Amino acid sequence: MNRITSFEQYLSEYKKSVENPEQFWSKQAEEFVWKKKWDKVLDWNFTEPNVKWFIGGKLNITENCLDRHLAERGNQTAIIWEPNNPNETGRKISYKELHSEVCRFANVLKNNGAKKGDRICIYMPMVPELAIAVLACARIGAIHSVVFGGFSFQSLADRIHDADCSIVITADGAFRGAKDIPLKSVIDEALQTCTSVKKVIVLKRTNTEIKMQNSRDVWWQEEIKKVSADFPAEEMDSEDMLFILYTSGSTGKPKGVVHTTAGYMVYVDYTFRNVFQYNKREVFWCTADVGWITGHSYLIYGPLLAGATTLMFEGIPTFPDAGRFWQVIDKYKVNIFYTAPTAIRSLEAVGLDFVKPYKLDSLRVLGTVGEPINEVAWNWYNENIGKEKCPIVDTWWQTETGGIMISPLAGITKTKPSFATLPLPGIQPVLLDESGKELLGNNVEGRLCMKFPWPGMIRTTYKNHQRCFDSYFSHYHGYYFTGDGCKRDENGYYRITGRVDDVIKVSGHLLGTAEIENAINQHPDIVESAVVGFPHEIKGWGIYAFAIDDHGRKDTDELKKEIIATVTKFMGAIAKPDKIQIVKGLPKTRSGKIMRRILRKIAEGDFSNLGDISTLLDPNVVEEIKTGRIN
Ligand code: 7RM
Repeated sequence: MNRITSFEQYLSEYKKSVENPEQFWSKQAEEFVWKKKWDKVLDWNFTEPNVKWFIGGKLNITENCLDRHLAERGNQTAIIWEPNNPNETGRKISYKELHSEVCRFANVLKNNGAKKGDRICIYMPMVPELAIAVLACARIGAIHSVVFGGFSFQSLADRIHDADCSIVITADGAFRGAKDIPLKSVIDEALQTCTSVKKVIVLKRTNTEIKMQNSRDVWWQEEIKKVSADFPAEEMDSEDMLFILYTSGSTGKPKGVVHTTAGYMVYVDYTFRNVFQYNKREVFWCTADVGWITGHSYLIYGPLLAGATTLMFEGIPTFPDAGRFWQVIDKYKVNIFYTAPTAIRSLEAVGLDFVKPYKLDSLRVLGTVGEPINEVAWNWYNENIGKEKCPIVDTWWQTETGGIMISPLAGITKTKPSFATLPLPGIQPVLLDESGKELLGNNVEGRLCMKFPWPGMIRTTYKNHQRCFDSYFSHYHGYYFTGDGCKRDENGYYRITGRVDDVIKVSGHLLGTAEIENAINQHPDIVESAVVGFPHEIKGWGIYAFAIDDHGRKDTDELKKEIIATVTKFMGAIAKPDKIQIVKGLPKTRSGKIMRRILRKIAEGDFSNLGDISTLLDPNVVEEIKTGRIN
């Protein structure tokens, strides 16, 4: 398949994509198998918003991920699976095998009552059956909603409830490093409040003892024996929902970001092949969990659409030791490696002894995603992992964008440490000042927005279109607002500076401060809390919680431990606060709004410029909080 091969070509493709977007994207879309071709390429406005691509087209994305490849590469490995424990045997699944596994599980879903349009929650470890479950949903036209296995029961229940899921696919447990996480018991707890769920399909993975509820729970391994490997793909409309993926917002519960079939397919395929410059037969490894958008787009859909070999790793970077990533790269001769800056910084911190035993000579391209990468980490990655021979692609994008938006093309765009560089063809970023005026020219800094639609973009937030408008299209009329601050340097290169709203990127995971506060407030002694981020050397951002203890408990160490346990229980270990300060009051305006700006400054340890605090209901609380700051 064609792709950009030179910087001159990038420039000319970019120009074409802006001058005639419909022609540009229909050319990309023609490469796929359609049951019926589209009638119209694009219909859009950013005021409702209403965005539709490839209108009237009929297709099934799994035919493009699987069936389409069978003739040419049926026996090629589609998925390499590396288990958590290096002594357990991994798996290599060919395109032919993956095709029949997906068809079989599609039959299992049908046998268990699933229909086109149903929402199915997937809460699983990083095993091949997770990819099979995702693709089987798409095959039957059900909408998958994958929930990261690190989220605990309240977060899980909120997501299942919001999407009205009728089926949950899970496993008895998950191996993660030395831990054994009891997924099924978390499901059981969540389902006490989710009445929409009629069936739970359980994969046996850890052999942990679990309770199976009669008539509701069935074993994957039993169900799969009853079915054939024949399942004709359901015909889907271009704009039929493919999946919902929940992402944290500044306020309230997480939002169900909706992606639809054709546009998402065209966009992830185009970005995968061009950004990584994927060559036939190369091994691609994205370390993200499928519970996040990066896993959806660049572990499953992007690579499979391109007929690539994609590596799925069940474990963590530090088990059994901090050389695991590098060992796996050598073991499977990985050519393209895509990970998060947090992982790079934590592996940098343990020293080169963990890198030295490995050759890493199969590597051709390195990538990063999820948060800004600092120059030191970029250079370490370049020198010690890429041996200064591998281009690094610093890819900026979001759950809502579906795929990579601003990034170098590997080996084509000249890189610059900590810059995501240039927009991909079809992407029209603008920087706005606070009043919403476009900042023209170079050497400017503002809020990153998009002024034109792209095929992979969010269509709505599930069952709540107003929230989609409010979150992304209401700040600046006629623009999609990303929530990020950004600089454009003298050469037009983009550098993302970070979030300007109340969400924090902790170890590359997007967490809403409101969701963490809700979890903290579950503790019986806490009446109110406020969470902000603070700069953290490894994680990028850490979590700082201010909490009001209603019961005047003396033993704050004990109380803090309990708060951490509460957050872990309700939301998950990923949201554990790094610092907790018990306070008597929070800085609030007369209208009762918490002034987070002040708390952020205090958390950072910067007491200068706290701004005008005279409008506070009780300015004295600021002194008390300053005095008790946790270092
Ligand atoms: C893919 C993903 C989105 C937020 C986004 C940014 C931050 C992502 C980069 C980055 C600087 C990058 N989706 N972000 N990539 N910041 N450089 N290369 O992470 O929905 O979970 O988060 O992540 O703040 O708005 S996400």
